[in-house]
Amino acid sequence: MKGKKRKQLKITAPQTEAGGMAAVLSAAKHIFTEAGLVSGTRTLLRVNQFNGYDCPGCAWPDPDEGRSVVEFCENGAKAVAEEATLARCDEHFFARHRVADMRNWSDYEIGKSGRITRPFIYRQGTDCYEPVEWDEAFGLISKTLRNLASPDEAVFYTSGRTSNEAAFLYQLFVRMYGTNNLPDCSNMCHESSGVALSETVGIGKGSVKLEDFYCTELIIIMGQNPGSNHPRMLSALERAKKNGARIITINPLPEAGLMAFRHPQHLSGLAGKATPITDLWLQVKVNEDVALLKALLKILLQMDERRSGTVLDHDFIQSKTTGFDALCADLQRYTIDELIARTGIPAEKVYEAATWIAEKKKIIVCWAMGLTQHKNAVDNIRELTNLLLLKGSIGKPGAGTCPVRGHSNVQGDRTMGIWENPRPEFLDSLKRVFKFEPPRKPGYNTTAAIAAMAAGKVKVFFAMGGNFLSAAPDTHFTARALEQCLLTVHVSTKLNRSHLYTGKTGLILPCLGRTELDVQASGVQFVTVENSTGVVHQSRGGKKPASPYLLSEPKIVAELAKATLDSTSLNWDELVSNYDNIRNLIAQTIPGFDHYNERVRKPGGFYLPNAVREGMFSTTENKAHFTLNALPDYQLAPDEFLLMTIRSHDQYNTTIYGLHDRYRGVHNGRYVVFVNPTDMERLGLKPEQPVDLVSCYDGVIRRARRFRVVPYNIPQQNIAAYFPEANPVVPHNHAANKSHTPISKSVIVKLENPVA
Ligand SMILES: Nc1nc2c(c(=O)[nH]1)N[C@H]1C(S)=C(S)[C@@H](COP(=O)(O)OP(=O)(O)OC[C@H]3O[C@@H](n4cnc5c(=O)[nH]c(N)nc54)[C@H](O)[C@@H]3O)O[C@H]1N2
Ligand SMILES: Nc1nc2c(c(=O)[nH]1)N[C@H]1C(S)=C(S)[C@@H](COP(=O)(O)OP(=O)(O)OC[C@H]3O[C@@H](n4cnc5c(=O)[nH]c(N)nc54)[C@H](O)[C@@H]3O)O[C@H]1N2
Ligand SMILES: [Mo]
Repeated sequence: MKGKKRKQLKITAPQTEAGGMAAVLSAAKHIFTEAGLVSGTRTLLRVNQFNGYDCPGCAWPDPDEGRSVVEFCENGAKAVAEEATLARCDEHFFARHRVADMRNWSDYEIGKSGRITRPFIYRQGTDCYEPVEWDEAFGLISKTLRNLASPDEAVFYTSGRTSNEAAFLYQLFVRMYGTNNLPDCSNMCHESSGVALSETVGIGKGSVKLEDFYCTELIIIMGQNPGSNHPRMLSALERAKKNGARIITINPLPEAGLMAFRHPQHLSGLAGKATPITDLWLQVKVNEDVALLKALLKILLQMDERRSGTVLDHDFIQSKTTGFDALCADLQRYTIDELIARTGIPAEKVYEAATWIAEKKKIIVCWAMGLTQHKNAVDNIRELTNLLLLKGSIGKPGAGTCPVRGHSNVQGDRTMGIWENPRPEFLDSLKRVFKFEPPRKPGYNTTAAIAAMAAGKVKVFFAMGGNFLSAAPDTHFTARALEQCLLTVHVSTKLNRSHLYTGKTGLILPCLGRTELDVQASGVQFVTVENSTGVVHQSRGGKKPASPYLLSEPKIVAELAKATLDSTSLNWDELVSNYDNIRNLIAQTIPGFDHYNERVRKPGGFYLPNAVREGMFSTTENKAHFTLNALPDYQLAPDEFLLMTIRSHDQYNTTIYGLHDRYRGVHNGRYVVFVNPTDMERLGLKPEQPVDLVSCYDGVIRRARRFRVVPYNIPQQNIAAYFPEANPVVPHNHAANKSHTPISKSVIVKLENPVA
């Protein structure tokens, strides 16, 4: 692909529905081009089956029973194709390509280099990766770790594909080594949801099950684009609608998948009519969700007064919550008109939404990154919880919170202790079971880790999966921070940008992917994962590994622990010889996992306990909390915009599958910025004109170069560009209050003429 002439950017009209034949064809194209016909089909048939592997695409739950033959979606197929690719990133590849050259490749080009076949090492001054033996690699890591002045000089990042077994062993090793420096992708993702939900209802996870979608009356989808990022959710929404539910969508963009859906696995979806999904679309301005929610809360309170207390669930409020009076008093500070004016939504639509909410008793709110990646992200989620609490719409069938998770096991990793700020009870359990004193000082989260590396306080960066550099904010700053390290190590399946900006020494340790056969001393193993609704289930790969040198993630952790820790009571070899042994330890340590090995062998797995689901709130007073939330506070100059960095339909985070955002009508390119036509006219911008995105925080100018202007249906003074291309303008040191999540969905930028 390198050296091939790049096709010209093409802009077409955005689509108004998702799925259908185009989705089937696109899925087929990706899997057969990457993996070949026979292997591709075989691999796809095992996805999300009871005895198959968990789709690495997203964390949307599988039906508890009655799964179709192919429980996958277009973008799941692309995720599988990426892993099953026949391309190989081996010693011949690295002999041909210098690191400095590869830095000029796009993330798309880097990712298409293929599966990494063996461990590689980068030594400062060589500008290339060379093969290294596993033993030497482990020896080097352990020597560097043991020579640090303090264990806190090392950081251990995790991305959300890591299985429960690998994650548990990894955090155990890291804490035995002596630090809580365990940042993860969650810090950039749903951390704001975890913080807000823990505080208001007592558990940092969602409360609904898949079947709640089938008996709910109203679904509110905020800041989420399921058509591209959780396509299997569209089937659940389709079924919810058949059962009579209504759907309100709150989004600055008219996302195709939220407008209408053709089920690609049903004949009626391929031929006949598409199912309309959204009944009412509220085109909110970026980061004005709190204003919108407050307007809704106020209208509901007024209606309740007029209708003699029949709109809100006063029994629930009385018996299960605290803070209702304070909330009512606080809302007096605002007028409905001023709140609605901020949102940019026509008032009649807001009143219509309020009327629907008033009439319904069973409401689910779903949300994702559109709410979690702002300065006031935690407030967004606290405010939507206020809405659900007013309606008593939490902890009963057909109602509750649904933060739709990203990575397929990001929720499980947290449950396993991948957390820089673990609860004391969790550490107490580790102490009880493993007889060591775990570190108590909180560790670095993602943004703190970047700052600490930049300041020279962290000398070893170790990543269990992911692509830290491209995923993190402030790409150039983060690259410099990584380069400050003595040693950077990435456990990876495929080459990515993080491998190209190393410490003095850089290591790539290649591992098995989700779809591959994992054989250890006792035989074939399976791993387990937790989905968005708290179901823990098996994932069993079946494909021949991409190379005989690959190790599983648990095996890599075990080797690292053996090489690094002085003495532990654990027999790490025995643990990884049979993953049942790891699961037995998890069962002893973490509540809800008793009889783990037995229960996870049942088809479909088991639900973890979730008190909120049962209508119980494990906060200090055992009550849910209403909270008081301020409106976001910033002024935009006439030439400033709020930039949201979003995903196209053709990527998985930093893995770029292809260059088509079919639903939004963008083809052959990703350096585009979506701008409102009135703003374009006001500023004299022409379609496809090149501009730089420029942000300025605390006097520091950050620039992302050469984006093409695309006129789009987006609110005025809001713009959108793709993640990770726009990440250079996201400041690393401005993050959400309390959750520290980068402000990737509301960065203040200007559009400037490109500098050379
Ligand atoms: N195919 C595919 N699947 C994926 C991923 C992928 O990259 N590709 N990524 C996975 C991961 S890790 C995650 S976290 C999820 C991400 O899933 P999403 O959260 O759906 O992903 P984003 O593209 O970040 O989309 C955010 C949506 O929020 C809207 N939005 C932006 N700002 C605001 C705002 O201020 N208010 C409101 N109400 N809406 C706003 C945008 O218009 C967009 O529709 O998907 C997971 N699944
Ligand atoms: N501006 C902006 N930035 C964002 C976001 C945004 O919306 N806007 N979203 C944020 C979000 S929600 C997230 S979750 C993060 C994602 O951050 P990460 O999770 O760090 O990034 P990914 O792109 O998912 O990681 C891809 C890499 O994972 C490796 N990989 C794939 N499968 C496996 C496996 O099975 N094992 C191992 N060991 N490695 C594997 C491959 O080498 C691949 O290159 O990005 C965040 N960054
Ligand atoms: Mo995510």
